[in-house]
Amino acid sequence: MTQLNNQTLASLNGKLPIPAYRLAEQKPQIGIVHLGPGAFFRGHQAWYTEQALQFGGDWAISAVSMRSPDVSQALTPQDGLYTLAVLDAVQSYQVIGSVQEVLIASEQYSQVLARLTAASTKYVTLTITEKGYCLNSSGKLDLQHSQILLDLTGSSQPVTAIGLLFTALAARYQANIAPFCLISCDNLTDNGHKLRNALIAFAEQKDPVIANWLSQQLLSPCTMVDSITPATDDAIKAQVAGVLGVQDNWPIKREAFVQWVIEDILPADRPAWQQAGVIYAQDVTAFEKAKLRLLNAPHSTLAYVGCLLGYETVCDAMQDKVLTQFIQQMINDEIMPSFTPPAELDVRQYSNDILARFRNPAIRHLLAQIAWDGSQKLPMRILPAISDNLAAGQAIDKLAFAIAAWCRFIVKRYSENEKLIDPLAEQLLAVAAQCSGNADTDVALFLAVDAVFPPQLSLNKAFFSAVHTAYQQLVTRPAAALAAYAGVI
Ligand code: CS2
Repeated sequence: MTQLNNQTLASLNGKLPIPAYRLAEQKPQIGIVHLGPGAFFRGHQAWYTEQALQFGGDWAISAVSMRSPDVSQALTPQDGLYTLAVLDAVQSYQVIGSVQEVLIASEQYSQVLARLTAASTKYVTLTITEKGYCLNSSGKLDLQHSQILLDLTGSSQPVTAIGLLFTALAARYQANIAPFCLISCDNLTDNGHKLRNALIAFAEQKDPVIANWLSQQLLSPCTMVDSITPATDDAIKAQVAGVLGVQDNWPIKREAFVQWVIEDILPADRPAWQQAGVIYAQDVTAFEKAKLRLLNAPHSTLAYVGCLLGYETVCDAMQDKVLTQFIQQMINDEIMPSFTPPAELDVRQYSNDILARFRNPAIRHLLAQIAWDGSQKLPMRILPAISDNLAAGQAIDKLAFAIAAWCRFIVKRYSENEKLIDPLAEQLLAVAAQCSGNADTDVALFLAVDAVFPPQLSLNKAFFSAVHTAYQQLVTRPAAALAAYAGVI
């Protein structure tokens, strides 16, 4: 079967939407560098930019992976082209052409630096996952992080996104080129401000003149991003090959729902993202809290409780009436009261729509994938709701049940000798190795992981007690524990 690339693209015209600008004499030049070309980026920001490119502008994307060669190896033979399959009540397919190239920083450093320092590069967007920011439990740059320490020595090319961005911005300063605008697209609370502060903290260690310049000039809006975009599997590759009639090495699948809210501080010179559906807001905080707490918190809860109950996908877990009753009660009783939603948001409808999205039978979203990196995700999506409820004297039992389920998930991974995908995996598995099933000691061991649980939580008696009660019940009979918490028995 022939390959999807610039040569075979024209043959697809009429079969599905294709990036016609790729066939024109005058092609869009690169104006955006993206760090972290994973599935979510390719289903979300790259799609928004694809739609924006229909309105013109030099906004093609140079996608950069820090180390992994996989995406480059798959897409370079395809001239960056790939298929987006939208799998929902209605299925649709679109060839995405906004990614012009995929580089690997560890192997093509000079090319990556050239892209980042080019005056034509106006934006750097990021999906490097929570761990990529190298933050401590207070949300600030961890200056003791091993890779940050390595980049601060400057003895080799940067290994962190922060180190790479600093090096590029310092070169732009020396060349009297304005900084690019940073756009974090990760599920972090206050993502843009945390990224900006981390970069300035790094600069203060390296060169206070650059730090001062960045504090004056660097734009880094907060954002909220949303679209359920599971990892690509062989099934979707075969499905796309059948539709296109050409081979796509790495198509992307996602649901129909997609949303991008950006703090409205971007320069006027920007891609036509608004025409593509991006919402610009003065304050993204309420949108971000609504999404992290009403989508990501239930997602993680489904992942850990669902894995303990033996479910494989979100859709499978959503068939369990006791589990969905528990999730609904957790949302109603503990998550909704924990924050103030955007005035314009019908938060009940928003939450109901999210649960309907979870039930989408066309999307096979693995619970084990959502369970990755819990030490980085829970401090963004569940612990803040617990802290807010504790401060307000509100209930936390069901949220604490989710934390206890995460602990038991780690013990399960350890006892079954299964890989734990988490930047703190070694530390967490060492805790699991000491667990005996006695909640008194086990919960104390987990809450002592201070990179996850700040002192205001780990020393909070109400929090310890809530996690302890849930943990003890989960040790012996997870299903019965869930039923009890859902009020079924
Ligand atoms: C998921 C998110 O894997 C996970 O942690 O909760 O990737 C989720 O699918 C997206 O945030 C949805 O917008």
